[in-house]
This record gives sequence, structure tokens and C-alpha cells, in this order.
Amino acid sequence: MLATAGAINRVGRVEEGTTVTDYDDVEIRQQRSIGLALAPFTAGDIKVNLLDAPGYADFVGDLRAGLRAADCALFVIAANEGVDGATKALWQECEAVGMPRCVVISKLNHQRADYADVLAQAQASFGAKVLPLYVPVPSSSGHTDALVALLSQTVSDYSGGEARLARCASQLTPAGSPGAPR
Ligand SMILES: Nc1nc2c(ncn2[C@@H]2O[C@H](COP(=O)(O)OP(=O)(O)OP(=O)(O)O)[C@@H](O)[C@H]2O)c(=O)[nH]1
Ligand SMILES: [Mg+2]
Repeated sequence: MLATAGAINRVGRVEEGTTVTDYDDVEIRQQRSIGLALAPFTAGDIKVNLLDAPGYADFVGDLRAGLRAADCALFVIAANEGVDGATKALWQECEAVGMPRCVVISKLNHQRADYADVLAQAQASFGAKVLPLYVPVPSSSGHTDALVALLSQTVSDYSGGEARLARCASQLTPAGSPGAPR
């Protein structure tokens, strides 16, 4: 998000200790977040104060502190792992206080990534209101090279490294939504 918004020039790597929000010595050594970190950026006229919270259960206090300050929450779920119990409990916690939520499915490039399965798990765990806004397009090699944005009906093609934007050739609708083919 920071790189896409132009707040940083290149995406850091957890393995190299070069990510923006894992800057503490312990975070770099252990290659995981241990505390809440703030990463502000602007997108157009909008200032976003991104709060990156640790996912590891030991640091749930920082995660809760972040939620108290946030206007909405992004749940990042790995496409090769799926929805776990802790994520379900946190979703219910957010629901209880009316916190707007969305799901980001990460690691689409992983060998065992299964987008459709993780989406189905998210819908089974969080409810049928979870609908895809972006759908990955697998290439012939099986990797995800492009994403279709269903609201804007555009395709972002990352096969050349940078995103190339194009309009969809025909109207696309997510499976399960009103108007989708059965
Ligand atoms: N293949 C692949 N690996 C990824 C991707 N995103 C993250 N990883 C790897 O997954 C590991 C965890 O990534 P993080 O970004 O630290 O995940 P996190 O949710 O912030 O983890 P904590 O904050 O420690 O709970 C690292 O080794 C990353 O390099 C991805 O899209 N594809
Ligand atoms: Mg982290």
C-alpha cells in the first residue's frame, strides 16, 4: 500500500529486515511484528493512517490498542493457510462494536494458494455478505499475474512487474452475487 501510494520507492522484504513497520531489532531478528506501528500515506486527497498490528497471539494487547484507534480493519488471510480460530474470534469482536471490516487474501503467488477455497472459508466463517471486489486471474503457469476489479471493471496486469491497467472486455460479476451467472 505504501509503495502503491508513492510513500516509499520500493517494497521492503521481511527476510531482509527492510519493511517499514517491522523496524525494531527484535522484529528484524525474529522476522515478525511484535508491536503496533503507524505508517501514514496519502492517496489522492485522503490521508490514511495505516496501523500495522502484530498477528502473533502474545501481542494481542497491541492489536486491541490499534483497533480502538482505527476506523476500519483489514483482515489479511494467507491464500495457502485459510481462516483460523483467532481470526474468527477477532472478526466477532469487531462485529460486536460495528467496526467496518474487509478481507485481504495474501500470498496468491504461493504454491499451495487456493483463492476460491479461502474465499469460501471467509464466507462460511464471516457470512455471505463477504463478496469479492478483486478476483485474481491465473496465468497459464498457474501463477496470479492479474487482478480484475469488479466495481470499476478494470484489469490490473502485473506480469511485466509494474501494474498495467485495462478495461474489462465484457461485464464481469462475482459468483454468488445478484446478476451473476448460475
Ligand atoms: N509468497 C509470499 N510470501 C509472502 C507474501 N506476503 C508475505 N509473505 C511472507 O510471509 C511472511 C510473513 O509476512 P508478514 O508481512 O511479516 O506477515 P504479518 O501478517 O505482518 O505477520 P506478523 O505481523 O508477524 O503477525 C514473510 O516471510 C513474508 O515474506 C506474499 O504475498 N507471497
Ligand atoms: Mg506484521
